[in-house]
Amino acid sequence: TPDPRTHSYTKYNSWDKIQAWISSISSSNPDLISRQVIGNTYEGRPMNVLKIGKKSSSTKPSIFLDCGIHAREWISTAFCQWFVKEALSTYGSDSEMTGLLNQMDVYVLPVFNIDGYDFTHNSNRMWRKTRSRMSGSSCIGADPNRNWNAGWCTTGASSNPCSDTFCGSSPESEIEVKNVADFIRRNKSSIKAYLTIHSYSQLLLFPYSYTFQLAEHHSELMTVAEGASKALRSLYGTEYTSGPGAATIYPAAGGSDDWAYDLGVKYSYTFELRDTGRYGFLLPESQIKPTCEETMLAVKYITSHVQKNLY
Ligand code: PAY
Ligand code: ZN
Repeated sequence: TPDPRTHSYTKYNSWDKIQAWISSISSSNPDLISRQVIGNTYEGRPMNVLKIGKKSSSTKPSIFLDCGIHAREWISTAFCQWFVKEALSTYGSDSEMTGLLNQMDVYVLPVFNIDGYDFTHNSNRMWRKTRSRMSGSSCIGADPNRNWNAGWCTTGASSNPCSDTFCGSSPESEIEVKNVADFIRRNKSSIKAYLTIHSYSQLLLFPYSYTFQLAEHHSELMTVAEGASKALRSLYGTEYTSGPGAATIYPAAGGSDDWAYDLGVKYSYTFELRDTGRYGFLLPESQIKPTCEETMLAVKYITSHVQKNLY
């Protein structure tokens, strides 16, 4: 395995490079990282979740972070790698990170939709969905952010397998969604926050997207989102808009944040990273570093709120 120090955090890495990095970074940091395979993708690639935190004999409260639900949102995947690097390199020097990893664990799924991500590198850069086959249709894949059991396929989703927002044949029909949902259900009592990274639009969204109804914890979720957006903006002036998904971007059922929230994970957020459309999904590599740096501030703002408000 390659040395994790030679991994590039300012490039859009292929799945093969990310996979090699996952093994090398976890074996080089056994005190802070452990990894587990939560299942395989449709095409058989292993889905690794990294657990980052100081080892403890008892179960710690935790945060679940995923990147790359949508294949073409490459800045998202770059962010999870950046987060892991920052966590390891600032543990012991940055008091916020040290406190977080002492008290809590962060589960990181660096690439959710690995088959789709690989496809965007090798065949079609604009692919969004999974790569599953369905009998009766020659179209491939379902939208892994329309496939969760939260108002499934009722709004802002399509039942046409050829659509980019195809909700799948049933909730959790996509094995990647099922694997993650099973993991979160299994660890439900410890998981206090669910953070999912997408691009683009510069938004910090929270439930609900499947209905215009306000979430029970709407005002706290909004206050925390606004604090996080302000922290993000403090670095380079990047403006984010905060709000519930349905009213802030569009109604969309079957999303992961709504599902996690309804399961009982109060702090459930969807990030839409840079930019607002100039480059869109094709955000230049030169923007990886500033985007990840500013996003870290927002993520850390949320995690410290969670840490102070464990429930
Ligand atoms: O919570 O409402 C929500 C989900 C919003 C995202 C979704 O459609 O799943 C928004 C889009 C995304 O990141 O996939 C935004 C991008 C720009 C798109 O493809 O439209
Ligand atoms: Zn997305």
